[in-house]
Amino acid sequence: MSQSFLQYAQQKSELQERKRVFPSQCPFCSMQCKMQLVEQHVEGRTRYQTIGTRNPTTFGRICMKGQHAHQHALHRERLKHPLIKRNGQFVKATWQEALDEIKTHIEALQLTHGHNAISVYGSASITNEEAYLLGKFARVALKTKYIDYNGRLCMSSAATAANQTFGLDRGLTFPLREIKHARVLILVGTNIAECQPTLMPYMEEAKKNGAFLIVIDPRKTPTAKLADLHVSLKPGSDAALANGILHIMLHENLIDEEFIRKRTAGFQELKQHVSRMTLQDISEQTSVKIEVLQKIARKFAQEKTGMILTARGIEQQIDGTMSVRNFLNILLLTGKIGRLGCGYGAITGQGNGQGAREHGQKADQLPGYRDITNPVHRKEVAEIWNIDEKELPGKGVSAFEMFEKMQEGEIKALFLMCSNPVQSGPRARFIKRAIEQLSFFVAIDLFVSETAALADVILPTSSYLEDEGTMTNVEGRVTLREATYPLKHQRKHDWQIICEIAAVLGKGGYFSFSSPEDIFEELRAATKGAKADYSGITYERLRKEQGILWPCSHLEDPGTERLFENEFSHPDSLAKFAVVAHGRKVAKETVSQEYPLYLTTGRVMAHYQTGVQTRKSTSLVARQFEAYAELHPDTAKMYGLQHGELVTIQSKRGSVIMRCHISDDIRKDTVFVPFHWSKNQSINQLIGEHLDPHSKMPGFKYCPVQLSAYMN
Ligand SMILES: Nc1nc2c(c(=O)[nH]1)N[C@H]1C(S)=C(S)[C@@H](COP(=O)(O)OP(=O)(O)OC[C@H]3O[C@@H](n4cnc5c(=O)[nH]c(N)nc54)[C@H](O)[C@@H]3O)O[C@H]1N2
Ligand SMILES: Nc1nc2c(c(=O)[nH]1)N[C@H]1C(S)=C(S)[C@@H](COP(=O)(O)OP(=O)(O)OC[C@H]3O[C@@H](n4cnc5c(=O)[nH]c(N)nc54)[C@H](O)[C@@H]3O)O[C@H]1N2
Ligand code: SF4
Ligand SMILES: [Mo]
Repeated sequence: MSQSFLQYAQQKSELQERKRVFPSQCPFCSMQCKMQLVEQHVEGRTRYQTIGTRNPTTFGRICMKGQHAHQHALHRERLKHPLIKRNGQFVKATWQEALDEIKTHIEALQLTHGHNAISVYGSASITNEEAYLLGKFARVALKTKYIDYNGRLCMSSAATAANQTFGLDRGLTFPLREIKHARVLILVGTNIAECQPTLMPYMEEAKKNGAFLIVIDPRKTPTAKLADLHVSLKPGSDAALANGILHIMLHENLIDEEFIRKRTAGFQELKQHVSRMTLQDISEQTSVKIEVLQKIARKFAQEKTGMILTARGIEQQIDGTMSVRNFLNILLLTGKIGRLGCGYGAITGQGNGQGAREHGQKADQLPGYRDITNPVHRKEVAEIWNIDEKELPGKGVSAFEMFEKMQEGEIKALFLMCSNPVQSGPRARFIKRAIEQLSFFVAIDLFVSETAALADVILPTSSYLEDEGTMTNVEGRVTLREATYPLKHQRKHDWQIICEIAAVLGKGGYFSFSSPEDIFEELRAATKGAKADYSGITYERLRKEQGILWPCSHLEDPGTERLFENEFSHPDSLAKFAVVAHGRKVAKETVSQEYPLYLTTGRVMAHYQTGVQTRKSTSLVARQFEAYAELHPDTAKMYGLQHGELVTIQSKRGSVIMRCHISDDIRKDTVFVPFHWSKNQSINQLIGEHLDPHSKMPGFKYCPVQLSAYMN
């Protein structure tokens, strides 16, 4: 007995000796759940487990994707060394060979075609330090105006709307813990239960306190199932729906006159515009009953507090910016912003969806939300970068428009960091053809993604387990991702790769950074005095204070939890009402006899984005292994389709084949397809190229299609 106890104790201590714990933050969504990878050697085998760690945003919660994230990071297909394409095949290369290849091609192209022949496409899944550095790399090392990033396909409509209405874009105007004080919550096109699962307890807490939850979505999602009122509107009709609510509020005088008078501009124009509409017409356009519109308007106006949260359902439309602005009109009309339990939230998507949109990856932007067309801003940044302001390039074009420039031959080369546009961009076949036309293409990725497969050089990078840096989460809270897992094989961090390429191009002096903290110190200086001011934030403070909400302008500044308490960020301090048209006035493509159904696209819980990462995880693939088309039973019947049968979905641009999921959670006139799968299940082959004129966002959530049973 005592001997076996001794053996047990000895074994236990051996086990503990062989147990290692690595801190990080989840590589997926904007909740940025803090976690630890526990590595244990048991009986000759290495076992891994991911567990949540406490933090002020998610309190140790993680979801199934976070729990299995290490499966892709430790996957055998992860790139181990640089690859160069020779005669159509990738061959293993050293860093020296890869960098020489880059130098030769880029310098030759610059010489013949000028600096703007080279382009950069970035990402909101990289750290703030890397996003900042990539913007600087484009402008200082490559001297090109052509840089944009995948956030253009993600947050750009919400960001543009917030900038136009409030004068500032921080996803949430309040800290998450204030959600519990809201008496009404309107969720528009946001499926939090599947897309930010660890945010859900905040909603549940608000409901427990008596909040009335309204979910506006053409599908009865797991989020909508929690709602007191689910509004199943026609896809693409959010602007009309908001006009209906505004109409009722104005007609019934459910407005906050004092707030409107003191803190807003443009009320009279809004009033006149909305009074010209009829509720009958709006009800037909949205397919939402007038009584439902009345219920929303009265409930939201009459309760003391209320919040409106939006995500990609309303935003990824070619009128996404104005649709969001119309919901912001509702907040302004009822005076529900800038105080406890009130405000607007654009639920951020990617891990660093907030931070990576602030520091210069956008075509028109410099760090801290500075404007590349503003002479004062240019001068301030040029000084920090130690270059002449005249050397800074001007404004480029948005993500999809860069592919058009590739197709036209103006852009000849591309540096792609952390994105898979061949699958994530609209009119995907066009994007693939545009990339194939490039003279030279470098992809920096963890894997040979569908897009990286087209590259001339692929550079292997580090993952969330190895790459330290700051990530700004859904709240606008800057967090420090401390990642200590050893960097193996020939992999390098994204920031190191940027610095090394800059060095071979003769610009190493501007990129002589030795650590992420070193880069962050420059980022602090570059954002000082700007809208997204990080200058008061340090790594030391982030460790001690567990994250800081920006703006934070000096070392004693605790950060800013609630925005717009006394003034908005426009020069006159006033928020701007917007006059928003809807329906036929904005549609570029409508349903017809030929294409009678609405296709809308989005996400499932188990997979992330283009699936390059989550399709490598056996546990997540076991949850969902292929794409599907969600159809209403009546629609399925009309097309003679049974659950599980294959269906062809066709738009003007092409067709895909997938299995039917029959469910009465979806409208009869709508088909839903997730975009996580590739090849002939890649739904973006069907999506059109029209863009929102303000944000340049594609219409991922609205595409007229036809169905037919698939015949072998
Ligand atoms: N599991 C998972 N989580 C993720 C991601 C992921 O890929 N997988 N990605 C992350 C990223 S980058 C993002 S941007 C977020 C996205 O998060 P969400 O925007 O919440 O996710 P989506 O599924 O794209 O779209 C949300 C909802 O919009 C609805 N919708 C479709 N058309 C319309 C419409 O016309 N009007 C309205 N009101 N609603 C409509 C859809 O039915 C869907 O339920 O999620 C983040 N979290
Ligand atoms: N139809 C349709 N299309 C959509 C959407 C939709 O709702 N419907 N949503 C849009 C939205 S919101 C978004 S955000 C985009 C996302 O679109 P993408 O950015 O194209 O999607 P990801 O799958 O996140 O691609 C990330 C790539 O970077 C790699 N990677 C991961 N981590 C790192 C890293 O740290 N460094 C580097 N260098 N590489 C890394 C991954 O392996 C992967 O190949 O898709 C958009 N497209
Ligand atoms: S996917 Fe989002 S909610 Fe899930 S663990 Fe990762 S960060 Fe948290
Ligand atoms: Mo996104």
